[in-house]
Amino acid sequence: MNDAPTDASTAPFHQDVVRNLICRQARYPDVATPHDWYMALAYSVQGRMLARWAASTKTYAARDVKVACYLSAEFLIGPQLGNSLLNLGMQAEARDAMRVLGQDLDALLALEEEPGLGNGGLGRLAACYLDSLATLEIPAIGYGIRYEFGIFDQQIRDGWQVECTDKWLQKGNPWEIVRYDVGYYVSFGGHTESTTDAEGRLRVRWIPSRQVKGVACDMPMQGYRVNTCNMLRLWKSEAVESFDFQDFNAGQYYQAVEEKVVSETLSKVLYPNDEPDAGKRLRLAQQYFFVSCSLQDMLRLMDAKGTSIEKFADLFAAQLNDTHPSIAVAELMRLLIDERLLSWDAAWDLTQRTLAYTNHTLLPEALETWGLPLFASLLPRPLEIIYEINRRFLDDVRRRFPGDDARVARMSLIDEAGAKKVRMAHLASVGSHSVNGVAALHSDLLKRTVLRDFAEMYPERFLNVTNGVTPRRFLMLSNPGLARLLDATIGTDWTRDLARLDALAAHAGDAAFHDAWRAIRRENKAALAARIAAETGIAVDPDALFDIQVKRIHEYKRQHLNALYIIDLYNRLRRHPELDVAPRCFVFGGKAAPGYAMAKLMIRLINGIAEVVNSDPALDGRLKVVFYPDFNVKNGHWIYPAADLSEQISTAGKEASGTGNMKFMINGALTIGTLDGANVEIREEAGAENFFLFGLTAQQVEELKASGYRPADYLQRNDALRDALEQIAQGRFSRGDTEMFRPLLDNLVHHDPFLVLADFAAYVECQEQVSDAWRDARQWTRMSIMNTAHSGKFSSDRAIAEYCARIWNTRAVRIDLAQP
Ligand code: 26Q
Repeated sequence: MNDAPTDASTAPFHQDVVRNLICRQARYPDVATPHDWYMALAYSVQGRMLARWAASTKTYAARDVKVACYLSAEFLIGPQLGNSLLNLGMQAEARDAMRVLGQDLDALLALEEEPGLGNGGLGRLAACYLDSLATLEIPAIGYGIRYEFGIFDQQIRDGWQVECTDKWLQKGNPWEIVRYDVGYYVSFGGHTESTTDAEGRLRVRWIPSRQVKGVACDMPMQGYRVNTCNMLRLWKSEAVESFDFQDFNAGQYYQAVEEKVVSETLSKVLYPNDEPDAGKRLRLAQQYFFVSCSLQDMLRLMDAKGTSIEKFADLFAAQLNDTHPSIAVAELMRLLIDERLLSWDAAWDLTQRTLAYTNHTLLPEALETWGLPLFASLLPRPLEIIYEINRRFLDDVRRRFPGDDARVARMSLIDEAGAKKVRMAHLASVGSHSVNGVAALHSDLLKRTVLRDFAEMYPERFLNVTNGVTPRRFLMLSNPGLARLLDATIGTDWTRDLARLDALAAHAGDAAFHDAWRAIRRENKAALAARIAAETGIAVDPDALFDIQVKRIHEYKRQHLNALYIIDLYNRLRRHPELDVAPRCFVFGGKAAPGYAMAKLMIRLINGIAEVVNSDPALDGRLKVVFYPDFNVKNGHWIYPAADLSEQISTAGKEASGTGNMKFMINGALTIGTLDGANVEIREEAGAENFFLFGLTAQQVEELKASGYRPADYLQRNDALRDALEQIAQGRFSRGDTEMFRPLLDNLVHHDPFLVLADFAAYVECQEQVSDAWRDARQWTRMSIMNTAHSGKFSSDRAIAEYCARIWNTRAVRIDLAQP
């Protein structure tokens, strides 16, 4: 890709880097470390973005534009330097400049600590959407939390996951701009009082027991080859009191310091998902904190623009990324009624017209609820507002469905069965004008299961927007070899319109193109093999089939199904060494929630299998098993482009969409998968003949469960499965320890909630088809090309265009750099 010249008026770029090295990093070249050079380079790139950011903000302030606000507790943005250089079109310029300064750009890129401000799919989706919003020139703000400690770093010791605190800020963050002048107060605790004001209106005063200040920390989000630069605004919590020493006696002084510590704790750490006891007070406080700051910020921007409050919903659209920010329904009502003195009806109209909700899960245990006592003590005023929303809403339900008390109880914002709880998904659905799922199947199941009553009452609110991923980071940046081949073969239009990749199909039979395709894939695999060797000491053959499953470790994602297959394959090879099995390298990656014992045991099992398989001389290295530690965005750059086979094997009906499946497909991997989440659409696009399908459908899963699923039946019928489980029980993969995996085995044999045993035979059979297909290299390459060619739908540009047109009613605004 040729880099367009940029900022011709400025001095040579390398001079700018040296200036920043001295003036920002306070080092001179002779003594600068590589990290100093990284910081200096980052500041210089930041400068280029801020010029565009200024032009963008100025344009938004001056013109009649609508701004899309993406509210998310997580933004898993990944390393910024490489992506910013790509989007600014200055990769070559930066490489040359650093060479002049005696530095290697790739070495500097490798130094960047990624901000791990998310758990996985949901947080990464938010980041992809910011990239697409800026690239499509949509005025937008991402609002979230600036966690001091993001997702933990994962180490593997003795085969077990060990969590280490993430220290992404330890060496400073060159990308953020802390705006001490942009801050808001957020109240907690205390009580409310009702009064009547001079005009005779009922007014409620919230007298909190504590206030915290939120300070804006901004990161620029540069669009690809456009001038639009939007911002990601993350809130950091601070103590309100700047305490004055003279005013305190000793006791008060320490109390004040303690207050300060408590306030700063709010944005300290990201909560992992899948924690059994995630209903923590601090988590709810975090959610309210960032939502309140964000809504107050939107109101201030409206005031600054001189727009009147009645126009709020024309100025902003706010998307709730799952229920984590759904307290926005109550908080926007509170701000409009208590602080802006609007009537209930006017406030409700604005709230509903502004907010829209995206659901990311059907798993009942993952649907957020908060106990009433906790809610009442932390957020007394928002809770009063929720009660009033509920009272009016349930009146509507009764009017629509007279006498249907069961329905009223099902739909209530408060779950009254047992310990009372606020149901956040209900609050979000009632307070929004739009509710969407993240893949066609998921949106459909949403309407038929968890939000069925709501879909019946408000059918016009429900829609599907299938997820997407950014082709800039996940193809151009991480697979430059393939990107160059695409440019040379079909031109460069695909970078902004991924659907253009379909032109590749015409080359799917071309032998010379095959050679080029295979050479690039071979190089990517060799690069991953080198990382694997460096990280784990395991030698893998780049010519083996790379069979990869990377994602959070969870029973519903069924990494253990994959593991059982490996054991079976291993057993067959041991028994029949002459078997003609194509060499395979199985790679796993992903973090388990620290409190999710079963997931941690699954990691231990994979490593136990790796230990046995990798060291067995009888295999001649034909099978290798790798657990790649600390899977994150940065490691993903190496992993996705090197995969031949993408494992998407969740129990049908459980994975809302998946986005890793899309990253693999774009890079030319074939998928082995169930009809779950976006796999359904991936198969539709790729063509059934280019996808390895197996397993029960979502409907069959439900039927089997309803009819009384007995995992033991499947065991009885399948010798290979029984052997595999038996070996685990006998300590074959735990150095003789027969107790280690007992919880996992007991669970599979007696409960198997995710139907691993029921799908095992079909999975093995499908993997055999994979092996057969791999033998025919020409055919495999053809299928690989077809996957990339038909991956256009899975660009986040397509997804964002749908959000803009169908939910937000926002439009592109061209940014002119030469501002008056
Ligand atoms: C909730 C309460 C308390 C603490 C943590 C949480 C919490 C945090 C993160 C709950 C869930 C998450 C993340 C969920 C997630 O990543 N879901 C995934 O979203 C992707 C994007 O839509 C989908 O592709 C995946 O299918 C879905 O699993």
